[in-house]
Amino acid sequence: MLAVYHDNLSVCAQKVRMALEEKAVPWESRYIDLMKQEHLTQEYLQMNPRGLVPVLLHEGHAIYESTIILEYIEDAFPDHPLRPANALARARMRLWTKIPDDGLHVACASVTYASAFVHQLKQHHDAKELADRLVKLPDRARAARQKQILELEFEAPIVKDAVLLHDKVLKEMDATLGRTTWLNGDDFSLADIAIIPYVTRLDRLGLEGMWAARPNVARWFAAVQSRPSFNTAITAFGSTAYDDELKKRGIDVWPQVRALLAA
Ligand SMILES: N[C@@H](CCC(=O)N[C@@H](CS)C(=O)NCC(=O)O)C(=O)O
Repeated sequence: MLAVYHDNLSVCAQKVRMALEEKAVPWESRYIDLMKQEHLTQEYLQMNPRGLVPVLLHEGHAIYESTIILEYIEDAFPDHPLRPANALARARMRLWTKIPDDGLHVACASVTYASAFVHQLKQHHDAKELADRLVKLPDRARAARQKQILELEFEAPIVKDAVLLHDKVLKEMDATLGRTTWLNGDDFSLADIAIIPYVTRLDRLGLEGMWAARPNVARWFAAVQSRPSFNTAITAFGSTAYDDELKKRGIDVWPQVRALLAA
């Protein structure tokens, strides 16, 4: 039996769902409500001591960290490969799957947090509840980032760096996609799956202006969205109210993003 502990909008959960859908591997959904802190219960922390979604449960074993999960899925279910056979191409693919772990994921969390979550959290929790929430986070660096954003919102220095990192990745993508159909050559692969959720998040935040002058990224993203797995793994798990909030807040911050990019 294979189950995924996830929530609808988590970018890392999107990666895992997309890989399973692309490979036509059946999976059972175990929904974790992050707002209710179901990812911080003792039971959940036993599966993932980092207190994060997603977790893949396969034959009684819990696997966490989405990049590791993607590789595990490939190893355990080799049909419909999403990894090239050639060693060099595989190494190049891993340079893409490493990008989120090297900073893009944290940057995405900062941009999303500063443009949308912070407003929602402040709406639903008072200052003491917000402080208690931070104390409970097992990752102290994450708690420090969230604290800075709770205080300074989009003006937080880490948010500026986060926007610029997204821009750097989009630039690299555009250059690569000028030569190839997908990020790692002419076959759709884990390289694409690793990056799709981050571009989708910018799009959901109404920040698609970040690739207005990058036609190869625009072409790639249109092709990504037309894959059936995008529908079943990402769109099907949307939340209209939440998406509306993301878009509204994203549009609110677009002038700041544009100014940062122009500077
Ligand atoms: N490096 C981890 C990151 C996982 C992660 O950050 N998950 C987020 C959702 S995208 C989460 O669980 N957040 C809960 C929280 O911040 O308390 C992975 O790739 O799986």
